[in-house]
Parts: sequence; structure tokens; C-alpha cells
Amino acid sequence: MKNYTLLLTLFAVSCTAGLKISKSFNKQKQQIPGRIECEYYDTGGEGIAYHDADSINNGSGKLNPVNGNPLHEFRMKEGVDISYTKTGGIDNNPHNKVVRDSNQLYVGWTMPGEWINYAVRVTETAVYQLGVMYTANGDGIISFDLDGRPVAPQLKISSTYNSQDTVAWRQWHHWNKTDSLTSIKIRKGIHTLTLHIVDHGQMNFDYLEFTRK
Ligand SMILES: [Ca+2]
Ligand SMILES: [Ca+2]
Repeated sequence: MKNYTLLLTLFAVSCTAGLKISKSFNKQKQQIPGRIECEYYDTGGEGIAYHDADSINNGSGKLNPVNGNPLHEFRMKEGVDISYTKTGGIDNNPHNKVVRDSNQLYVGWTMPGEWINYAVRVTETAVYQLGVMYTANGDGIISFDLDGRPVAPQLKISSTYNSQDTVAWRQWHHWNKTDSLTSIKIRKGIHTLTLHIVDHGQMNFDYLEFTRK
């Protein structure tokens, strides 16, 4: 019996040692209430901190070539695709529903099935309203897990496509902010928040905003 218990203990220890978990970016947990910057997703790589459709960063280092500008090279070796808001009619265009600051990093090139983890520190147990700063080339669906369990129904991100805009690529740059996508009760403490791209994709996410209801 003793040997059996010892074996079980060894098995448990080795499982724990082999378990890889995602960790906060720059060892700094983002806070709720507050803004969760989507580009500050966890470290740990593909399958641990995120799942992305391809292993290259289609923004940093590609669309935005390496040139010494940190906005061009942000997390460029990781699979999650990142760009930033630009002037010259790109992200400050007349079809925005909200005023946009330039040089704001965001996660883009989203595809169904992708997910991203965020280590968060929740400073008070409360019901939080969830806001999102985003663009959507068509109606998209996202969902959220907290510590691996769904915390909200699947959520529709309304399209910001506008046929008045004849610049085809700019259909991915019409920014909007929703302040009350859903309400989520979250307990005080350290949690892992997971953003899932459920359907359509083609959305850009600058930040999530959690405010007390
Ligand atoms: Ca990618
Ligand atoms: Ca951002």
C-alpha cells in the first residue's frame, strides 16, 4: 500500500512539473476593474498562452517591417498577429464610430478557433460590465472563459463594415467601442481570462474594459 501511495505521489508531482501554464506579460498582471490591453496577452507561446491559426506575426515584422520602431516589432516572433493604429486616413478615417488615438497596439488577423489568455488581478468581487474597442469586417462571435470555464454566453461583435467606404482594406479599420457587451461576475483574486474567437473572425481588438456595474 505504501508503495502504491508513493507511486501516486510521484505521478502527481511529475504531472505538476510537466504542466505548462501561461504567465503574465512582463510579469505584470493587468487589473480589473480597468483596461485589459489585448496585445499584453500571456507568455508561454502557442497552445499555452494562445492558439493562433499560423505561427507568424502577420503585423509586427511583416505588414509593419523591422525598422527599429518598437511598434513595428512588438512581439514579432510570436504567432498572435499585432498591429497599431495609424494616421493618414488608415485608422483615423471618417467611418470610425469613435475617435481613435494613433499608435495603439491591437490584436488583428483574427480567425475562428483562435484563443488568447490574459492573467488578470481582480481587486474586488463584483459584477463587471465588459466593453470592447474593436473593428469587425462582418458580424463576429466571441466568448470568454475564466480559469477555463465559460463566464458568458457567446457574444456578438457587431459589424463595422460600411459600404460607403470604397477603400477595400479600410473595412478592417472602422473602429467602434461597445461599453456593455455583457456583464460578468468575477471574484477578487488572480484569474486567467481567455478570449475565444468563435465565428467569422476578421476582427481587431485594441482593449477590453471592465467597469463596475
Ligand atoms: Ca499568426
Ligand atoms: Ca491595445
